[in-house]
Amino acid sequence: MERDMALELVKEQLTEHRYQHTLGVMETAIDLAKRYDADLKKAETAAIFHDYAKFRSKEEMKQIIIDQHMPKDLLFYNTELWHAPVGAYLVNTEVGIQDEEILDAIRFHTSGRERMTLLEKVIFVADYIEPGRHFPGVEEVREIAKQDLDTALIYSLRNTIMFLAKKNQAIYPDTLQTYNALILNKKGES
Ligand code: DGI
Ligand code: FE
Ligand code: FE
Repeated sequence: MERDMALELVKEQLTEHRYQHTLGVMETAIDLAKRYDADLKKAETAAIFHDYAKFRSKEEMKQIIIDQHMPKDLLFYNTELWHAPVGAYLVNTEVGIQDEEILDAIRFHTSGRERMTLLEKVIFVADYIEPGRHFPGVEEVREIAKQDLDTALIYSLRNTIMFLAKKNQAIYPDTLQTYNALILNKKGES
């Protein structure tokens, strides 16, 4: 799909602030895709639509999770996780995107998963470091992302895990599994 058409479709779904975030993720994802040799067009499309479902009601998202037989454990964890798999579903059914790699990059952009694809990593890290993000530690991850994508992913995951733990919140098992798999993989290298 043409970039302008995609942006028009997503703009209707988002607040102005979230749309600006989306533009930041798009630019960052294209940069990372160039640096790490991922598919530029897929990175662009996945980035544009990654937060498509962000403003759907909890009721609608919950119903889709149940009806579409998505992992039930999602319902017991933070509702912030829901817009990612629900987004993949809606981008397919409402927008007509059929590319599974793009849909997976949207599906796993919040939780991560074990054995992430290059495109999934690009979108996950771009979402974390886009220029509109201003939380502690983000500048460090921006620098690392220029050197090593897996290390940037580890830092993003660690920051999120620590942020949730400090707020006394549960951490979704896939997030911990993603972190563990990357750490164990790094150990194997050294
Ligand atoms: O949608 P965005 O705000 O752009 O970013 P996102 O899709 O990565 O959502 C991140 C939010 O989700 C962040 O505030 C942390 C929250 N969250 C809640 N539970 C979990 C979680 N994030 C991860 N990775 N794992 C969780 O278990
Ligand atoms: Fe998101
Ligand atoms: Fe986002």
